[in-house]
Amino acid sequence: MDLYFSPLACSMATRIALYEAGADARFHKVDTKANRVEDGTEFLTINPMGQVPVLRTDDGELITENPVILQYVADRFPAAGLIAPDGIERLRVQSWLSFIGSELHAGVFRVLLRSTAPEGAKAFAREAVAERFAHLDAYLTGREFLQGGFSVADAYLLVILTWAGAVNVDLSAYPALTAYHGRLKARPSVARALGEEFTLYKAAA
Ligand SMILES: N[C@@H](CCC(=O)N[C@@H](CS)C(=O)NCC(=O)O)C(=O)O
Repeated sequence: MDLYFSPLACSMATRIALYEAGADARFHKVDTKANRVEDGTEFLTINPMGQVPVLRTDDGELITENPVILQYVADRFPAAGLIAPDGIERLRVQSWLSFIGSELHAGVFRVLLRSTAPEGAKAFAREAVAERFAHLDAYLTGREFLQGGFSVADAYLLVILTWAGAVNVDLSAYPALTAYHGRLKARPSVARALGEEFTLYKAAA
């Protein structure tokens, strides 16, 4: 299996899931500004949207969209327990993947991270992040993870919390979310992924 990724992008959630599963995978760094894979391949031939993550399965199928890729990895390695096989527990992880992908990633952090976003859009996104982090903070009070044990939804939320620091969203206003972030960073899969991707990010800067 092959993962097309950019350092510290949302694709890091899949790296974490692969490490959790102990899966064998090849990682291909993509420069999404130049639309080029590190081996010189034109990235738009792999994903015409020019976005990471993309996963190539062992059968050669290309899969896009982070929540779908994460579910594919979780289902491919069921022993890792990254999503329930069915039932309400699976639906709840899917709800969180959808919430993180739309309400946090696309709706808020894409705007805050993009230097060309208009100031009005950024002000709106800052109001939205306060409301959504307050929701998460209340939900996580007394809970260890988003649903049951560590799941692919936690891997995705970890990436969002990593971005929060880069755009001056102060997590200390949310004690349960801060404690949750600390628990995630202490996991070996997360510490390894963060260490590797920070190094790659700095090397490219
Ligand atoms: N809907 C896509 C969004 C992916 C996305 O936003 N990827 C970002 C990195 S976190 C990216 O590749 N940005 C480069 C670009 O849009 O040109 C998904 O869920 O996979």
